[in-house]
Amino acid sequence: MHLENFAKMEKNFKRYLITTALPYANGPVHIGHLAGVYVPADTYVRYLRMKGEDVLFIGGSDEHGVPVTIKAEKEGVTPQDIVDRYHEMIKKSFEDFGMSYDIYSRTTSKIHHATAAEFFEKLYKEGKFIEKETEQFFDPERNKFLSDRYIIGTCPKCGNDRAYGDQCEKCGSTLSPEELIDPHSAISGAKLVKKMTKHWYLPLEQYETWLRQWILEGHKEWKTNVYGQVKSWLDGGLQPRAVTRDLDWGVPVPVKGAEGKVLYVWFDAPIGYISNTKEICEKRGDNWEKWWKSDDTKMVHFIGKDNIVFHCIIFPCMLKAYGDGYIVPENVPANEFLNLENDKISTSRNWAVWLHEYLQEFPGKQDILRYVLTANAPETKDNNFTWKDYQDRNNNELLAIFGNFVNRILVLTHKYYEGAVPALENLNDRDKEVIAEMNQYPEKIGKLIENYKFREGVSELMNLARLGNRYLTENEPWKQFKTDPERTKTVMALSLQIVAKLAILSEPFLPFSAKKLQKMIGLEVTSWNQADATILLNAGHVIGQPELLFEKIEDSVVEAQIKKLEDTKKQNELNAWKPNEVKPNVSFDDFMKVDIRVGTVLECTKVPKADKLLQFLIDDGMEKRTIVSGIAKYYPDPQVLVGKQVCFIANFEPRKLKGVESQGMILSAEDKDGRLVVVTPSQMVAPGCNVG
Ligand code: B3M
Ligand code: ZN
Repeated sequence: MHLENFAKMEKNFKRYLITTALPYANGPVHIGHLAGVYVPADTYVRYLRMKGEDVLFIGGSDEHGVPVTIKAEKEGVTPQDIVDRYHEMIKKSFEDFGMSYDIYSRTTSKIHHATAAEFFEKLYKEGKFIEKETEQFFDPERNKFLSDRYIIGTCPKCGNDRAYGDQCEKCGSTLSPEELIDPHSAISGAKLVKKMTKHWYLPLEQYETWLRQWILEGHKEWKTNVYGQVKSWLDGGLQPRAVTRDLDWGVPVPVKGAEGKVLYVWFDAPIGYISNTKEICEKRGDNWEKWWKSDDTKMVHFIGKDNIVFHCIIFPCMLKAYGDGYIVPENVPANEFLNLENDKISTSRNWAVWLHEYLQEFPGKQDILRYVLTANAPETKDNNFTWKDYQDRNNNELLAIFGNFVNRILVLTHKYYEGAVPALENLNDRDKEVIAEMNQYPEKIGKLIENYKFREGVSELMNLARLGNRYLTENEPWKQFKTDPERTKTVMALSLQIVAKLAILSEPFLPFSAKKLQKMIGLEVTSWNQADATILLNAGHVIGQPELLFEKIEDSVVEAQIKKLEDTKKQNELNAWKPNEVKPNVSFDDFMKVDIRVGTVLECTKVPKADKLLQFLIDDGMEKRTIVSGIAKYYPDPQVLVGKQVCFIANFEPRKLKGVESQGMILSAEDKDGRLVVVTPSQMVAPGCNVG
């Protein structure tokens, strides 16, 4: 690492401004969001607060943009209805999940609209934008310009006829509306025309030298996925980026002649971090500018990898263009993506574990999810969440390593000493070694968190619990107590100090369990560094009654979740169903050759030793006939068909099926799930009459 950078990292910041990507308020939050952004950010913030740092933790909903208007149109409600619904829902689920925000606000707030408009206006007045008129796709029926998502056409790469103007969801290609074959409006279906429209562009290329210096030279310590993406954007050459849109939902462009235009959602959303800071500072009587405009503030953006360019290039260019002392982020620890059961998480396919549902179905189990998402965080590459892994990590790690260690010690302390902590004395060499080892953890874990290595951090936390378990196995106090009660005191005293250390160091990762444990052992935690001390529980201190920190997760619990996902998959397949293509035309004469008739079912039974076949006896108005049909699977009780009328082909060549001669063919409709249903006339008719 560059010395200069090292110096920078060591720089003493006076305060920390931590932001998390503002989720679109067009749907609930899922585990992908949590693993990528919210869990690491909250862990980091909790740690900083324990270190006694001055922290402001900012969150909020992103309520503008096409994702919101599309959802509104789909449901036939207003965009406001959508954002009201989902903002409340997301806010509540974050609260219940234990996100320790100072503020969780929204971009439809007054203060945000004013802040974003003022931001644009200043850049506009200072000539920081380029004004350009370009031809854009226009829906003549709705009389409006369409953004990429509203343009549908055929994908030039794979032929999917429902590709969007920005992306084909079938083959995954990134597209521009110009590339689509036969582009038309997703709203009206109309064929699109091109029309001139004026927009404002931020000339990103003017900031290239500065960006290179600031990030490529000045921040070599950034995560390689982030650094690499920035580098490839810069190497590819930056271009002016439009910051306004022809849309009717968003922050109106505060310029004369810009009626019907709003700020591009990616222009206004990051300004939301500023607006939300203002909002909370106003409430607290704090000065918002010290958070945004002083060099001794360390700003860190927690985001997912799809937001890197906006937070590392576009927003910083906006801040730079604005000037006035605005700082840029010190780091942007973006994560990769989390998959679910080996498939991409998708809101539209409902392929997700939704936070609000998890909280309902697993009350009080926030920490398990936090733990699993941290232990398996997609920090350097995409990762996978499976319910089996969730169960294993709970049962084999949280419960078997952490919970059981704590529980054993607390139970034995009550059993042997009525809950009073023995003195830590008469140490042998091994005790001294264990003490030295356990005392390394506060710094080790702390450094990992400071460097955004949360996975490793939480695994070190488990290693501390492992150390405790190992020490117990070596000493077996439950046996030793009878033979050498003096020695047992030392072992128990030392183990209790490990428990206390766990109670402190687990707090950023497992806030609920940590608090519970602290309370249980009567430990008042005031800071992270408190954990540096060897003695955290003094001799004679009486601990409270032990309660279980974690419980076993049974197979049936995760099986139910897997079943739920399987049902989703089935549902998606059904939703994707399309009728078969129509066969080539037949002539009237050809059709008339087929003799279709109605008959009444007199008998209907399963063909012995043929589990697929039903044998019908049909009153055909003539002799009666036997017909065999392969639909037994769909009629477990064939009796229900007796008395019904069915359509059958009367001149179908007779053939033998499992020894029974079938004199015709019963007509069935094949439903989209493959189920066969017998076709019946809508009213009773004379058996034997023709269908045609
Ligand atoms: N709403 C995109 C997203 O949810 C966006 C983040 C805004 S952060 C300023 O992926
Ligand atoms: Zn395609």
